[in-house]
Amino acid sequence: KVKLTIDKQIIEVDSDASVLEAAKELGIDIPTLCYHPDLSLHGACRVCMVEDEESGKLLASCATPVREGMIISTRSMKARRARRRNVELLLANHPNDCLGCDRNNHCELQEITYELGIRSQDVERVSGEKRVHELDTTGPALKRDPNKCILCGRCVRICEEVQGVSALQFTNRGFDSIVVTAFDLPQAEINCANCGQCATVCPVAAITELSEIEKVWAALEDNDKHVIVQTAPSVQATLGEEFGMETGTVVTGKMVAALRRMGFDQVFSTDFAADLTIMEEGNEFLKKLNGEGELPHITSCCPGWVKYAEHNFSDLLPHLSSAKSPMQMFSALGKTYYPEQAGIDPEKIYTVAVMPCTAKKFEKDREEINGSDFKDTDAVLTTREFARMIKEMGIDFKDLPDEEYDELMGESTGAGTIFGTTGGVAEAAVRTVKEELTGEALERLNLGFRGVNHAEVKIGDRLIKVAIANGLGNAEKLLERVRAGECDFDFIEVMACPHGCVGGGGQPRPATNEKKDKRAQGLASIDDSSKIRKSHENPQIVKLYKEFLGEPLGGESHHLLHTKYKA
Ligand code: HC1
Ligand code: SF4
Repeated sequence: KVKLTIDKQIIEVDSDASVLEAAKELGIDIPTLCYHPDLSLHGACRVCMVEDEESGKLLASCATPVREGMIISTRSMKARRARRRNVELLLANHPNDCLGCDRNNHCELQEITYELGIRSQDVERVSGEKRVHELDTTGPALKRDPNKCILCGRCVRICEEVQGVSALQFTNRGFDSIVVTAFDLPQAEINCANCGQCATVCPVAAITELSEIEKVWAALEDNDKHVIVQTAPSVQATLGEEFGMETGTVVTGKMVAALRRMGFDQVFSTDFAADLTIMEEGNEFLKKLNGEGELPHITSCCPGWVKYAEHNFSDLLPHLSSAKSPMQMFSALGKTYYPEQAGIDPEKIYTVAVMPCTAKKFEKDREEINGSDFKDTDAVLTTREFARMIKEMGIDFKDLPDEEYDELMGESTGAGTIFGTTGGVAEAAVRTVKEELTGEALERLNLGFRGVNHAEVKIGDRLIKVAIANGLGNAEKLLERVRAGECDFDFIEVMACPHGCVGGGGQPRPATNEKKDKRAQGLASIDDSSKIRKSHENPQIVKLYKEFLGEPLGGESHHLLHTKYKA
């Protein structure tokens, strides 16, 4: 332990803490930009300057370890001036077009600029030569604007350290420094998983989702279109953050109310389709347990993971579930089952998916993904885009009443809901498989929210070994072991984003591990209070099989709900 003084308060902290972390323990908030609590140190932006009162030296607090007897001022004029100067240098080379920017009001640079007392005249005074780079909108899910980049390196670090993809890197020096893709190729041509983790840590608008807001407005305006929407499990516990609500607050009812007010003709739930995925995937897993197909069974509902597997684990593709993701299952039914039941011409139907995910934008455009005679999913909105639309409509979200999803594809069970956090798909699948085989209910798997984990479940006289990995870097480590024959799991759930969908690339920013824990707890609370907690007991799923699909893995299900990934 080390004792030091910060802003005249004495504190004792671990000897490996930084001055920034020690100050945080005292409740002192030092502004930061390149720093991120879940990533390695970069120490480049120099926005977190503090003064060493003994030597009068300025120190970058994120990169300075605490020392016994240190006396630090975070508030001295010298420290504040240094921070201002460093932020002004960033602004000198920044477009500063805040009014029309995607991140207006949600931008860390904008917030710090204001907090440090920098005003228009200061920005004009320092304005210098600006870089001019082309935007990369080649997609399929993300847009990069290098002119907005402040070189904090968070995107480079998360892609390399957490995702293990290393699709981004720094190049050039000084004024010409820039973040580029590997070999400076267009976004569409690189090995990017489209997970959007880079976008969740970017403090400015240098990496954002490719917006589909205008497409959806146009569909809602078109009287010839019948627009139906599905909302992903995790959004229920994250959307509220965009409206200043406490992290993890469950806002399902208000979200449904908002979608109705926006003009959607029917408001449905992806959780319903998650129950359907369990019916199909659970039965597929059962078959594999009986010797038909290769174990381990690996989930495929996460499109970031599927893309990553295609690049890095093509030898394991035969192990991936052929069941489509809940989003795609929903959309296939949205253009077949729904119009049949509602007596509507399927050609008029437009399907929108509200997702926590940027890779879902990519998934909907995959060649082999459509099951109906149309494009199954027409548009994907991230949680952030959805919140922007609610605001644009002038809807006072917090004051909305709670409303229920529409009939037919709106009912879900606790099992469908927990798809939105890591471990949820595995738990939901085992709940159903265990009951089908033994008639006994499952106790919790308790796989937790972090990184990699595994559990064993006794089903009859068989011991089933389940493993989960979230974050592509963790998935890589686990699957390398599977590939090397070092472990014998039966069921492996992989989610590309840390914590699963609650940590998705389209979720509210900023997102730290601490916040994601709270979101996950919010989602778990829905499961805990659900009357029905097993997918096969969802009455709308029972009706769907009875009236339309026949049986799980049957002909119609196979045609609409399954796909194949090729190496
Ligand atoms: Fe997910 Fe899924 S849980 S992938 O994490 O299987 O995006 O929330 O909608 O499709 O249901 C995301 C979330 C989501 C699908 C489901
Ligand atoms: Fe890396 Fe994911 Fe960003 Fe692609 S989307 S560059 S894989 S962090």
